[in-house]
Amino acid sequence: MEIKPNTFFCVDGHTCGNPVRLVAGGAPLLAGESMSARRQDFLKRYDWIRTALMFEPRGHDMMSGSILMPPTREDCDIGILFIETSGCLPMCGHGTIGTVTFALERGLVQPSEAGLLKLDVPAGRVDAEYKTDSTGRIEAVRIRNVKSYLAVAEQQVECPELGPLRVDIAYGGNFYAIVEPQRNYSGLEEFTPAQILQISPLLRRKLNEIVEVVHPEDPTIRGVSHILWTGEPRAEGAHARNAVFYGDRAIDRSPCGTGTSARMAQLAARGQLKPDDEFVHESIIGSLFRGRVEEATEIAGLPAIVPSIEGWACMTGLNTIFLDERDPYVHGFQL
Ligand code: PYC
Repeated sequence: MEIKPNTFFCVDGHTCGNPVRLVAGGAPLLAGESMSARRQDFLKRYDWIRTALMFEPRGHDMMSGSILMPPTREDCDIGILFIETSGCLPMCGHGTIGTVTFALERGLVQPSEAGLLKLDVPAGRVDAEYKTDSTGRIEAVRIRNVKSYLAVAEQQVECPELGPLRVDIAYGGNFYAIVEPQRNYSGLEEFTPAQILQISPLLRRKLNEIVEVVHPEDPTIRGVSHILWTGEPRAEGAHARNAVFYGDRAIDRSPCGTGTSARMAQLAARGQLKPDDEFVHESIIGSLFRGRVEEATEIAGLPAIVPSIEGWACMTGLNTIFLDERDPYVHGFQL
């Protein structure tokens, strides 16, 4: 008989402002020969662990995390499952940067090569190069992400509240609808976070009703999950600012790693970025990710890029979380 997991040893922190709760111990072993298959197994059998650790009263609308596990591939050092308020993402950029930082600083992983951790995530293999300072702290992590591509160009959609919009849909580990300035959207500067939170779920629902996006190599990755609203940069050196909507009520506080990858794929498809070009993305709170196009490639015959993203993360504490079955909110709640 399996004993129901009820105690989780977590490292809490954030990547460029967005929370990362790394589950370092207490999670169950999952079935599946790939991380994508394990993601499905987790969703089927253990989604209550995600809701317990991500939702109130132990989490909040922006909460996002990961579970470390042995890799399914021989060419990787560690496996990562991403957990979030919205579900289990195939890939999460800020989550990876935080997970790598905390796992290395706490001695939870052993890289097979100095300065490089090879990660097995549901979306594929992701490599994380890290820099250490003289005290052993991780100063920065650059992730070489999965192949990213423009899936749909110039999709017309009737956006509740705003009217007709034209969006591109690009993949960078998740599918993003990218909204750029146009007649009914003058740019992020003109919108409050409350407006973004109100309009985004309506736009996402509408888009998923009229267009179906499916990853050509993994049909379990499907549907627009995130909306990336673009704006003019404010920080020195940034090329653009964004607000990325995810879950039901969250705006990413980091510049969003998979969103930045999707945006670079969109710009590369238009010929506005090429290999070795940098793209510095600013978040809603002013934090920065440094993106770079590592190579031009293809995916199922479509033009694609391999992007990389550099950012930093800080631990805020160690957190042993108990799930007490007598607690009426043991599996969390959402308003
Ligand atoms: O950094 O990829 C990311 C991400 C996804 C959702 C929130 N952040």
